Amino acid sequence: MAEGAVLLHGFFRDIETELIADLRAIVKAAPFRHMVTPGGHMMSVAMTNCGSKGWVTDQGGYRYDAIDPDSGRPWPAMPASFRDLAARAAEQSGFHHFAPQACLINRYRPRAKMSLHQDRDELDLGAPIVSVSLGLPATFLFGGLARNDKTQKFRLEHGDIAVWGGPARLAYHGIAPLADGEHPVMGPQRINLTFRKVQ
Ligand code: MD6
Ligand code: FE
Repeated sequence: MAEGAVLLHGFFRDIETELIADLRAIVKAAPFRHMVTPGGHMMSVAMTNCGSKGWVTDQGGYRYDAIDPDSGRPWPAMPASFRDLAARAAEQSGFHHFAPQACLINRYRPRAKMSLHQDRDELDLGAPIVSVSLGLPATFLFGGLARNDKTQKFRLEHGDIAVWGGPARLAYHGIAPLADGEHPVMGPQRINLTFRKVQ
């Protein structure tokens, strides 16, 4: 996609069944919820997390927290299927020994979107982010290091994994409003897993 940003197509086919079963178990323990931005807006994307840290936003700001604020309990553990997939995708892209603490899980229903943003709440910006797409296709908007830089568009489909780090790590990016549709495995939604090394 750019220097430091790689798109791997059809990467999780061999472990798809296990990945989706593990995802369902996480969502049962820590259901999707619509979080509120520091500016007071409810996000159209619903979120949950797994791993020893989870990304949360509320009126107080963005942060990583070991505790799910809805349940008061730790986030579900990161399953081996998730961890291994993320490490394999990173390795394939030239980032060795990727060991994320956090996996943010985003759910998009038709018309949900993610505005242009940078991922900069992590202390270790040397590690890449690994982003796995399931379900309905989406248009990924990928810009530069300034909010107003021109964006390129990439289609993200079920099975695709984006890995980005190095010079792309702080690039602005977002997701265009999701189109209507019904995915044969995932139904009328898109799920995105983003793995981050937080500390
Ligand atoms: C999404 N992804 O694909 C949102 N961030 O639903 C992201 O915001 C993202 O895909 C950093 C790196 C890769 C990503
Ligand atoms: Fe992001």
